[in-house]
Amino acid sequence: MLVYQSDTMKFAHMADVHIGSWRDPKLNGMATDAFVKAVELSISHKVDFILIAGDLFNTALPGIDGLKSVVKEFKKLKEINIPVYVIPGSHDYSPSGKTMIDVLEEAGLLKNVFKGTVENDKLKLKFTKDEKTGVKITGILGRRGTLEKLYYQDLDLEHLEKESGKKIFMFHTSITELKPGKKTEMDSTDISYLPKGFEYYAGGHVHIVNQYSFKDHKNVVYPGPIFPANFEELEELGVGGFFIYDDGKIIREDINIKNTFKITIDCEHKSPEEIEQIIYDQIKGKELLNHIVLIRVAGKLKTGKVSDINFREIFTKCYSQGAFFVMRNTVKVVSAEYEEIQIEQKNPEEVEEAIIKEHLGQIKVNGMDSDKELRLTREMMHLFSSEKHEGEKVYEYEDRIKKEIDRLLEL
Ligand SMILES: [Mn+2]
Repeated sequence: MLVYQSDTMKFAHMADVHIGSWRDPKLNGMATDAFVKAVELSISHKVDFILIAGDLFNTALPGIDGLKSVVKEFKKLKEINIPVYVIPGSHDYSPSGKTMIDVLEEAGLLKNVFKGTVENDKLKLKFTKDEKTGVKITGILGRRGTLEKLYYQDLDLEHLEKESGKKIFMFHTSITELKPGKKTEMDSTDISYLPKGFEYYAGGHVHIVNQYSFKDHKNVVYPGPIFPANFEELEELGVGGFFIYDDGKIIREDINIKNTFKITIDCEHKSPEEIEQIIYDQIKGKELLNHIVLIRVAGKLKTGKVSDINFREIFTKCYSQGAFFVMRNTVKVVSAEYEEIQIEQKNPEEVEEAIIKEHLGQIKVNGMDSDKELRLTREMMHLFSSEKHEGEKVYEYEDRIKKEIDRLLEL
């Protein structure tokens, strides 16, 4: 069979779509809307294929509505012969190892490129070849608690590096060299663990927009989320987006579903009434139609406490000016009278990670170093959050969990 192969290559690189993110019904469909737009843009760019570097879904069992919309898009892409290559991300997997990605692959709607075998304790990855361009794609999935790090440690790099032709590596992990300053406690993998000499490294997991070329690893790219997944991301990124690779050029495509309007106030030397006034001054006469309003208040109040600020009235005012959604963040406010302990809102994985690390080494277990303890703790937490399989009886479920624990503890 003669397959036409073009010399040039054009593709879309998305990641962290998080279909079903945001609990609020008003924001819940945003990721889906953004994804539909991203597919539309990719089609108008006439890409050869689309890469999704993990976290297509926000949870292992996505809601029917989100799933239906995604399937519709994939079907559309299949009909016009634009293949979709994915790796599952940390959010795509249930604790028992199930992912909707498998269902979509079974239906022929996408290809999971994380494939390989273990030979002599080494992970030997397989390439998936794109027929139109001849490019060879492989990658490593993401797991909760950065457990994918173990795959990198056992990766057969030589086998990947000696493969001829144009190659793409997909990853869903934090790369140490590209880690933003704020996330220093986040576990990460050094760039040297990734195979050298590929044309493009399509990243996901860290919700930042970044691209960098190292000496042996060019075009290492994080596209950030398709739609910001929490308050902080809305503040920092404003909008979501993805990248188009066009024969060596890397082009940013923002996806502007809603505009954001940010108000940030330092409480220092201010009373709750003064803070209210500042907010009213800032929104006065503002056209807020189709805007997400983000109000962040932080610092130590001169008088009173955070609940003295009448946010209800402020919200009502914003909505009366056409705001689509109004949100506030007051976790960093310290009351005048007493010091309240509040926990910064982070994603659950970061909180988990920080708590485990804080408590490592408190209980001494014979023959266990802190690395092993960290790994074991993560796996245990993962296991305990495991849900009952469909059709599984309670006693079967309990028995499975017990067996898994025995396996983990090598009993
Ligand atoms: Mn993600």
